[in-house]
Amino acid sequence: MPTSIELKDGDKTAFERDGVVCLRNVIDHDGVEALRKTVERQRLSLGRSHTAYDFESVGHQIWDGHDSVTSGEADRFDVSRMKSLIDTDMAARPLLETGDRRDSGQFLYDVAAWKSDIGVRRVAFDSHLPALISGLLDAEYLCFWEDTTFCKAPNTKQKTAFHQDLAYFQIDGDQCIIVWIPLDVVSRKNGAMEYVRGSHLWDDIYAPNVLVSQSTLPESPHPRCPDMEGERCRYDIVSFDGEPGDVIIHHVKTVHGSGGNMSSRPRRAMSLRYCGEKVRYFDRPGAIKQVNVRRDLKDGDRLFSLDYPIVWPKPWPGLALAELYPDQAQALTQQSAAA
Ligand SMILES: O=C(O)CCC(=O)C(=O)O
Repeated sequence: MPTSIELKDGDKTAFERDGVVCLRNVIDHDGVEALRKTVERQRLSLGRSHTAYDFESVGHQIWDGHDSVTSGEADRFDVSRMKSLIDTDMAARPLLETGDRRDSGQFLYDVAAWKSDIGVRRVAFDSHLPALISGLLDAEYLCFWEDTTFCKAPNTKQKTAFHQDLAYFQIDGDQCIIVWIPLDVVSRKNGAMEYVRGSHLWDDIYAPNVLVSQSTLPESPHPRCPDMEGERCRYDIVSFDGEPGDVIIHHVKTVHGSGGNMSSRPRRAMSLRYCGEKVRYFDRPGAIKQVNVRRDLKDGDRLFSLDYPIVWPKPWPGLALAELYPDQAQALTQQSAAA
């Protein structure tokens, strides 16, 4: 892996035109291995963790008409409310691949590993990513927002409902980018991401949906995302086959989703989110509350907080930022329990 990687001719043009670009061979072997370890740790914590969900199981419980829905100790989303939102939404329909549901996989979702995992911090802060992203965004500086894990085991039927990320985040401004890092070989068969080309240029901001369905959170003032899945031929949908080490980068307004994993191999991925200097903090109604954050910012503030490390530019090349951030998750959990 070279010591630095530059954007190639056409990468920025493609990103600005399409709202998505695939860059090859950006994360080195150690980085991919570190993220694989992280997602395995998250998988093993399912049921006991406050942040890890199996959306395959949540989806099945909802679509199969269970009286109540459980997700172990996870409490970031209210899954009972998710069920009632879907039950009362006349337009809701299962977003599932066909096949025998008894033979189901697993759709692991988790967040904010960077706070307790130096391997994630090394990739997010000290890989080639910050420099590449600052180039795509023309950013004077970059803050790291959060990591999110999305892993679909073989035979996972649950699709990821098409959505736009902006209204999920407590931010105002769209100088924000999402880096989706496949940790396995990906193709459409095992759930490669799909992006609606050019949708980042549309005027609308869309309300967050509940991921397993297009049903939206009523607190959001924004309209529902159009039904891409139901009307695929109306949209210019693109996907990229990828290898571990490649990254697919989308603009925060680009509408995207993915199919289930209908293959016999895993589809693990981690998504890293970054904001440029034009973004301001905004406690947006309907945005999903972040976990283990200090909430020390008010609307209109720059993202100057230990929760949003500045990862670009570095005071000097080669500085290992990951080492400078102590593990914070435990301290923050104790702090919020005491509050
Ligand atoms: O991996 C998926 O299915 C969803 C990923 C996603 O929505 C994201 O990275 O923002």
